[in-house]
Amino acid sequence: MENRLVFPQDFKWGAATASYQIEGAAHEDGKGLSIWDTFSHTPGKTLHGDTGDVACDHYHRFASDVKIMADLGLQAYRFSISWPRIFPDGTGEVNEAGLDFYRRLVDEVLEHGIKPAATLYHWDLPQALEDQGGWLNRATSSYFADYARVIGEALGDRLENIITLNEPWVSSFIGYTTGHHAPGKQDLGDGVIAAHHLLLGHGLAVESLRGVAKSCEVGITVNLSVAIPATSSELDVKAASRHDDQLDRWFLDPVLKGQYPAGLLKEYVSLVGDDFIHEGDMTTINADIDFLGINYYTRNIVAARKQPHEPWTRQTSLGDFSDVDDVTPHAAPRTTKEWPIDPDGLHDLLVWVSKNYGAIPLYVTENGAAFIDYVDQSGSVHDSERVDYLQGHFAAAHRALEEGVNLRGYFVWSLFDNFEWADGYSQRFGLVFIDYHTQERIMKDSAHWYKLVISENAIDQP
Ligand code: IFM
Repeated sequence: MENRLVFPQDFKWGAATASYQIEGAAHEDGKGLSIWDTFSHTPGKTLHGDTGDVACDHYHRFASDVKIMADLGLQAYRFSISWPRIFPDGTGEVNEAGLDFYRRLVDEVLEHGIKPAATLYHWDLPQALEDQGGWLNRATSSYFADYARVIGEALGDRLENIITLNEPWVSSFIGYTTGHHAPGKQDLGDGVIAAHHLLLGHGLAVESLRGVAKSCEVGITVNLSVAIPATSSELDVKAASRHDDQLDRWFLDPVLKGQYPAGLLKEYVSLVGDDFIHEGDMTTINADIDFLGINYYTRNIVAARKQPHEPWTRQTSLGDFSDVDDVTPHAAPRTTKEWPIDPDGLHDLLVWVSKNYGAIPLYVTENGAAFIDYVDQSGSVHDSERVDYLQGHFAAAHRALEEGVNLRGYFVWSLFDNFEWADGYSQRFGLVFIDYHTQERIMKDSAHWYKLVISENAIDQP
């Protein structure tokens, strides 16, 4: 049928979550503290002082949660592993009880015919490592590789995909430069150094995994968006390109080409020096990977700064350093995160990545939206905005596929409503509604719709 968009036969439909956002059980079975335990318990850091102490209580409810996944017809499930459950001190003794939780989870997922994809680092760094400098300490990259080896040995025979890092731009520049995320540091130079050590950790982890998890596909997930210049003026076009250097190329170029973008590197080096990059690092970071995970939510319209900027220092804010005066408001409707809804941005991004980085297999490892969801008197959650959002983005991905983009699958963010970091529980991204008082799970209309999409491997043209 002409108005049906059918996906490739082996296209993988999934949903994603992350450990700190859903597990709860913050102090159980020997788990150590993570930087998010510390940060969320620091007054003023999260909305209403919300923490992940209980979250969706998934740690205790994982078996019934996997039944929900199966009911949805998920073909793949992306979750993340809490590093401090495995290494309470970040390094040293392995906590077998922590590892057992993930063994049980992966077995349960497999028993229901779902392919498990594990992310090793979705922001919950062991606090013990933060106490030694966190990602500013080069040794953290090696500890990460040790942790990767342990996971590869324990689960490598059963995992389909291993994703080393989730969104290193966020862990570094939001954790170490804006300070909105744990560990809450505010220094532009620290963001640059943390980003390098994260990338180094990625490269070292790939090396570790290659030895022990031979049947897994190994990759990394980055959050990307290609900016639109506000006008076609040379200055605005340059500002948009600078935005893409900072957000996209700063991570894609080292991982896939073995080098940082030269212009931005020069600017960063003028702030922090160049001794954080050691000989051989770029080769390590450029390790061969099997796929690239892309998280996409929105894109910016960017205009060049009208006033000359102050000389940059390490205390310059990320916004000022971006050298854009104005991120022009989109006319598009927004989600409750205030993110404009722009499905074409996903199409353009997938095509841009393919064009600039070759035929590497791609997955959309996160895409989704937060809206105001509530349970009505009949016990249903009618989230038609989320259905529209997903349908628009699936159609954009389909268009990219038709144009030859090597997209292998799609993970909706998120399976459940969950702890949205500094925004606490105020943002509901789930296909499944969570009543945080009772821990009841309710499939939203979008979940029923997604189930149909998966079973038919097709959507209506929006
Ligand atoms: O909830 C987050 C997730 O942890 C990482 N990517 C973006 C999501 C929505 O903000």
